[in-house]
Amino acid sequence: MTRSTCPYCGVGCGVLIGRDGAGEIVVKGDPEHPANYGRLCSKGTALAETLGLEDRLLAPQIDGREAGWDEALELVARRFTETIAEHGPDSVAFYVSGQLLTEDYYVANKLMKGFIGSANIDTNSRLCMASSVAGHRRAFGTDTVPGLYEDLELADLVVLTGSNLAWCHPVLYQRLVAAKAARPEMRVVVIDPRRTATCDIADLHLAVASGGDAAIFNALLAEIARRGAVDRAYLAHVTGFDAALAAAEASDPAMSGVSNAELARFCDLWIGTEKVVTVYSQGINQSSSGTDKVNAILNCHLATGRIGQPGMGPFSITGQPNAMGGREVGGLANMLACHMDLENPTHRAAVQDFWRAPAMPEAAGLKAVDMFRAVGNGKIRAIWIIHTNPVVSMPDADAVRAALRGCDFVVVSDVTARTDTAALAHVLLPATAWGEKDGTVTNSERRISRQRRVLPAPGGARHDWRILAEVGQRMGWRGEFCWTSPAEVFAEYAALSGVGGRLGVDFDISEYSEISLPDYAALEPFVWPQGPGRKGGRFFADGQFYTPDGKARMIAVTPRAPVSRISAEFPFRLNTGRTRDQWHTMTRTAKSARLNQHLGEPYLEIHPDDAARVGLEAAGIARVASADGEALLRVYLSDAVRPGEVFAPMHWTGETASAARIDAVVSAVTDPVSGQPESKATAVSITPFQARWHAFAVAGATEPFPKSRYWTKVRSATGWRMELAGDAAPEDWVEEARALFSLPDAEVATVIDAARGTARIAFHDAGRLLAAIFVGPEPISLARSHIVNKVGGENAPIVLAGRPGADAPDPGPTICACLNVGLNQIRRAIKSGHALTVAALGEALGAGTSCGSCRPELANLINRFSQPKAAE
Ligand SMILES: Nc1nc2c(c(=O)[nH]1)N[C@H]1C(S)=C(S)[C@@H](COP(=O)(O)OP(=O)(O)OC[C@H]3O[C@@H](n4cnc5c(=O)[nH]c(N)nc54)[C@H](O)[C@@H]3O)O[C@H]1N2
Ligand SMILES: Nc1nc2c(c(=O)[nH]1)N[C@H]1C(S)=C(S)[C@@H](COP(=O)(O)OP(=O)(O)OC[C@H]3O[C@@H](n4cnc5c(=O)[nH]c(N)nc54)[C@H](O)[C@@H]3O)O[C@H]1N2
Ligand code: SF4
Ligand SMILES: [Mo]
Repeated sequence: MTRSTCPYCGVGCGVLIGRDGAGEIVVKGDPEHPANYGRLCSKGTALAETLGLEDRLLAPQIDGREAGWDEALELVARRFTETIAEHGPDSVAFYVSGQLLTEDYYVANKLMKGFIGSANIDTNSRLCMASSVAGHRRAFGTDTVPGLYEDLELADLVVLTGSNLAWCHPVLYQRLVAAKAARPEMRVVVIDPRRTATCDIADLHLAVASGGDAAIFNALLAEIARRGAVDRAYLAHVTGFDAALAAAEASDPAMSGVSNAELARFCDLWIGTEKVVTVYSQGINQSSSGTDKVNAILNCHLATGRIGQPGMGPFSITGQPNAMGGREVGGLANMLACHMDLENPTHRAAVQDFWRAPAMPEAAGLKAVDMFRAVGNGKIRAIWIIHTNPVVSMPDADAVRAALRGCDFVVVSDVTARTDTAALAHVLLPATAWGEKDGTVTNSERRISRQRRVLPAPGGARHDWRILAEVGQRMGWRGEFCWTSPAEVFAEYAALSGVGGRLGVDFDISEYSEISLPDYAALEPFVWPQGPGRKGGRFFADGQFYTPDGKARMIAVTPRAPVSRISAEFPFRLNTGRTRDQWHTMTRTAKSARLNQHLGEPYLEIHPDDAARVGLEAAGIARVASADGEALLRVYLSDAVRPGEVFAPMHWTGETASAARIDAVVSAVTDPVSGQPESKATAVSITPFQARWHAFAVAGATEPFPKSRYWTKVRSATGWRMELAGDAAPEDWVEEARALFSLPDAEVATVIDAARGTARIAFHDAGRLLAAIFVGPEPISLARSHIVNKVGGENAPIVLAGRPGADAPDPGPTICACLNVGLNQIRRAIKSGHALTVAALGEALGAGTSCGSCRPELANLINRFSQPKAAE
């Protein structure tokens, strides 16, 4: 078994990759990795299902035709060189990703900042961690997370704000659940406008008004002072207390949207519990006041001295596997490598000297939103996008698409050509994927772990660091970009961190400056720093900070509402985020049929009262629109969202749905300090999409390409499954379906009722089911998993019944993705009265016994179905 690290979230779980008896790749949790001790979530568990080569990009492409590497690299180097010569270094840009390995990132940053001589390299971490970075730097003088994961287990109170930990950091959540089970006196508070799966373990849920977090933490700070809970001794290491307190006392708690009684309860818990960890994520960062929200949290920990000690501290958790590594290596447009500061002349000179760099920019480059605006207005004429899909994930995504369409030269490095961004590339470069490459990543607790390769590079795919280095060489810097392995890149990076360490920077891993190939191969996970001065551990308990005077800074925060204003035209607030089993733009997780079963369609979560008000029916289709764009989403009625607020997942793309790229609707409003977009608070209108017909369809291996106004499409265990709807019904459903499935000659069985507008059509090959579609005037309510499972089976026409026979009950929508247990099975088990705990459900059905990601949902279902009066 090879030890590696999961390529998804910032928990950074260790995995063991090997082969089973049949030679198939298997991926298991690494029992020895300190992030997860063997646990994995549903996404980690399904990794082996996502390694197939279908959809992979295997050769470079130039303007859509296959090309050789020499030609492609030469073209990229030449076009960048010419553009720089003609329009200056700031006319080019790199837009990279927190999923790049540290070694890839280091090379990209060195090429842009040291050699091209522009700071126009920014990363999708701008959409993700920028407000935390800015908040940390304002308070600590450095972007450093003080604590360790075990602090969540050692704490007596864990506050989760703007974090759906159960779905987005599931293994850390499982560690928290286990800690709480072992010490039931432990308390958990969740601050989130929605009642998420994470609320399952909450002793208190504060349904904060969108953007209201600073009002909550200001109220807390004022109360800390009022009750004499300030740590006066620690305050000797802190400046800005008086101003921060005055601002806190002046701020209006009502802006939080939380009642005074709930606020008081929160303050009682927080102030009365010494060991408190405040975990925060995108509900804090992705806000036009994100940096202030971060500082409002940090203020409370600084005022009480509860920082950097076991079980105490603020804890920003990172999203992407190497979001933290990217911050360390200087991926953001305002940072240099190794936590050094671009705008600090001493740091700049040190890095320039170390790199022997010809040209270093003196000012920060363009941050993501401004970068794409500059592409749009022609200031940036050549852009290289690596390991990210901005046409889907950037706010005002239609404008990003238009900007790239109009750009002179767009290079995209990806593992697949099938992304909305890759579709716009002049040059498309095939990168090796997870499992095919070597490097390091840093997780949320500053732990650096190896990703290791177990598979050969398929076709012509090359490593991202190598592609970048080869372009650097072709641009004329042969000696500076001539590494032969990621180990050499890592060693150079570690040596540079020693330069920073000698200048007093905290990020120092210079122990590894001379690392050999075998030592890199065997590198064990470790927490930085690892330099001469200091090894591992927590930061800031000693009151030593990285500001000019060595003291921490409390910041005066005045809470602000989201920028996008609610109006008669746009009366709802759109919140966006993640679902449990998909990763971002779905290019990898959607390869797993198992993962596609959980929430396998884009949806709009809306309060039933709001839905009634705008005329939306359960399972109908909603049109969500802002001033910038629109989306069509399935209606999901739920009282887990506040009235007036709606939620939609961020995952769906032009590849997987006709009109569900939610970032087309999200406005490009940013935080003035961090430049991070407000992805969770756009004012929108919601109206029903008047569908004339709805349909559900399944197909075998041949991929269908629907053309209806509304469609969504994912892989199933037997091929493909689709949801469709349209505003104009076709004349002939059989012909329409033949075209959809590319089955011009297949045998067909039909049940068509033109008067009622229903059609059930099955195509088969001597009885073996090839594809089927179920059409009706209303949203289709059929046992989908039953129909999916019939594809490829005999006696095709029986599928037209649309439901299982009495002998084969329908399992219902999948809840437990690992063991394939459906809602109906779970409901039956609960109603039988024999499975009234999560553990008992596990024994009865296996549900929740593998990765455990579904346990919060199981607990909810038990609550719901075990109460005799509960509505279903
Ligand atoms: N399954 C899955 N896991 C992932 C990812 C994935 O794509 N899929 N992506 C990874 C990445 S890159 C990231 S950054 C993390 C993100 O992890 P999270 O930040 O936990 O995820 P989100 O769903 O974006 O948002 C978290 C919550 O913020 C809430 N929220 C919205 N507005 C506010 C507000 O004003 N205040 C507060 N307090 N809360 C608010 C939302 O309702 C939502 O429940 O997840 C990582 N893990
Ligand atoms: N509305 C809204 N928008 C959001 C968010 C939100 O909460 N709401 N969250 C934001 C956040 S926090 C994040 S992190 C972003 C994420 O958004 P993106 O970074 O755009 O999403 P991914 O799907 O992870 O994109 C990664 C791309 O890299 C490709 N890839 C995979 N492996 C490799 C590799 O080894 N090399 C290369 N070169 N390419 C590879 C994948 O195929 C995919 O196209 O989205 C942001 N956008
Ligand atoms: S929690 Fe899940 S997605 Fe995150 S690193 Fe662990 S296995 Fe991967
Ligand atoms: Mo992220």
